[in-house]
Amino acid sequence: DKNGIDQVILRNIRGASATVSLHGGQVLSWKTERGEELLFTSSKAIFSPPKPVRGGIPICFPQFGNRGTLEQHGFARNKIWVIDQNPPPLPNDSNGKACIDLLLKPSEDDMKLWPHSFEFRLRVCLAADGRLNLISRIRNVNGKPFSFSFAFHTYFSISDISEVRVEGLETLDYLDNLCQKERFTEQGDALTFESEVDRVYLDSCNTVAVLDHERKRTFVIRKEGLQDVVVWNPWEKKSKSIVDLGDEEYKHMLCVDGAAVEKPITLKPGEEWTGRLELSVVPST
Ligand code: TA6
Repeated sequence: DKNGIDQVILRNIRGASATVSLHGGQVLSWKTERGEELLFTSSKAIFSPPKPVRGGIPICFPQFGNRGTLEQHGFARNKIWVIDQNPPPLPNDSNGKACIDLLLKPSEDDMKLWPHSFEFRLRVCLAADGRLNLISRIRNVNGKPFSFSFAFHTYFSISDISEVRVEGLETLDYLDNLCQKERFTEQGDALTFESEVDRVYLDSCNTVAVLDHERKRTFVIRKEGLQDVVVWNPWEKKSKSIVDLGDEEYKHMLCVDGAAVEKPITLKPGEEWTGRLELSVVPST
């Protein structure tokens, strides 16, 4: 554990691993069988609740961003989750994989903040071939209908932000957080980076690729139930205002998040939503 917070390490037969913290239900590490870390974590990360850890895959729920009444990105990433001993079955999601099931339910205090009775079950699985699967199931237990926005806020570790391309978002509309969330249309053939980017790409297709030229590898992001893709790099100036991020570290991170932002999800009593993310890394020229 770290600072007394339990962490669970998943390993597969080839020696790849993933570390999940009960603090926030946050994946903190995803390593190849050669022990190479694939997710970014800031050298200045703060590992003590309620502060979320800067890096890995924070869970943004029930609010993405700062539009709304809750704290930025909602409270789920700041809470201590519990291990779900008898999770409801999922169709063939876990066969041949090392999985952990976590559960978050609202406390009395949470209900004052956000008066909805939900159950949030998160399953994290590491497959035999090293792929990382995250499955979020959010259920409206029995309260009045509620709506939420959501993101798997994924910090990829990259060699050099100026040598990275993102493919799969061409021609999409996006909301630009740097211009009051105004709507634009992507013109480029692939996304490259030479300044701060903070966008929500809308109605994206279900596969996005992050090509790290220098390391000759591509992250492949596959998602279901998550219509949007958030792309964020703070660049130099913004980084200086982020206390738990090193001034130069923006060069070695890129957030590309499977998300549901523009059209929040509404659940009637008893309804359940499932959002799935599969991350894999493949060699690329
Ligand atoms: O990725 C979109 C974003 O909302 C950015 O505007 C930036 O604030 C980032 O999330 C990180 O948010 P955090 O609350 O983790 O510092």
